[in-house]
Amino acid sequence: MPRALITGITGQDGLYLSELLLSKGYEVFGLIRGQNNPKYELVREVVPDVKLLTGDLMDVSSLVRILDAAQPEEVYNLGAISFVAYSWENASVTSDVTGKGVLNMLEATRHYAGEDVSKVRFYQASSSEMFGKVQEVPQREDTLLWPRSPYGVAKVYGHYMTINYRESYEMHASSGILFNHESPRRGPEFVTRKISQAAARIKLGLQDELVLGNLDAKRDWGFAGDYVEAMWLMLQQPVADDYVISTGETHSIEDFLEAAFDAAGLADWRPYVRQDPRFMRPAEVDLLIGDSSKARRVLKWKPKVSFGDLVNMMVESDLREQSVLAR
Ligand code: NDP
Ligand code: GDR
Repeated sequence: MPRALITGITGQDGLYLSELLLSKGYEVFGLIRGQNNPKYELVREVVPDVKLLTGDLMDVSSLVRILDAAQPEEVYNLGAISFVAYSWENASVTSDVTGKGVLNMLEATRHYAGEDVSKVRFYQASSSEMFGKVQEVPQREDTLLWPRSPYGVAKVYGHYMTINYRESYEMHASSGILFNHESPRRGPEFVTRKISQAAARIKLGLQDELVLGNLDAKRDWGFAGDYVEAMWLMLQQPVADDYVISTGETHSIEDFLEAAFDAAGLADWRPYVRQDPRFMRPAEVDLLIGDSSKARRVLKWKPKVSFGDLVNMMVESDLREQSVLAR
């Protein structure tokens, strides 16, 4: 039975990746943070077979202890402070967790492997947010990185540190440059889920306004369930490498609003949406569209869920959830 360790187990991707690995017969270990994590019950409910071990990416000794207990062949480093807007107000802790946390995990993994670097393979959750200010479209593995947020800067650090460990120690360490991926499990602070939840609540008469920031930004949105398959595929390759994972389609926030309100059976989003500078960012990433041809060629990966199906899936799930809550 292969063994995998996932950091970020309570997050959107941690849950989908756990389901995928369990379905493939893995023994899955998850790092959970804090003495009383509020998402503990969620993990227990969704993936009861995952074995939870307490630790923190900022605490190397906890990572060493967890690796020793789990004895994994694969490590997926998904843990991070992942909300871009939050990273300006909390730049230092974002750097510590999202940036330095990668070094901590790499270093703990290197020590765990000891003389035999082939003992373990490492996945780093890098991000299209690293591309930042538009240099070229579509963005590829070798596009110049120009991050526009403390989060983006921290991810660049983690990305290059992963490459550095691969080159310095011959570790099988791969970095997945994933573009935005969403699902009904997406945190409500992110724009897609904020919109799908609001569209459902407005439809059910539970809310009458949705306050947003910049509606012009464009994102390449895919389905999280498809994207965790790419993570696994990267670690099955004979040689570690970096891969862009994206759909190759881009849509604005307005496009998402249009599709979500339509899915909720509402004629027009405009009467309900108000823009507020509170949700504008000090620096914006205007346009993301990824070229995932390398992943399609080498990993034989491609996304299965379309933009329209993704929006429908999220709105339908929120309609169900909000109807139950309203009872
Ligand atoms: P989430 O925000 O849903 O999950 C983040 C996870 O990180 C949570 O489990 C959280 O645990 C954990 N975490 C936070 N701080 C620490 C810490 N100090 N030590 C250990 N764990 C910690 O993110 P996603 O699932 O959406 O994303 C997974 C990864 O992929 C992240 O690294 C993200 O930056 C990256 N990424 C995501 C993309 C997306 O579109 N979703 C795109 C590209 C990259 P807790 O419950 O304790 O807070
Ligand atoms: P992003 O996702 O920053 O791309 O990072 P988010 O959904 O937060 O923002 C997308 C775009 O929507 C605009 N926007 C708003 N965003 C939020 N959250 N709330 C609003 O009210 C709002 N109004 C407009 C934003 O300005 C932005 O342009 C996500 C995270 O998952 C990262 O961890 C990951 O690395 C990247 O995707 C790829």
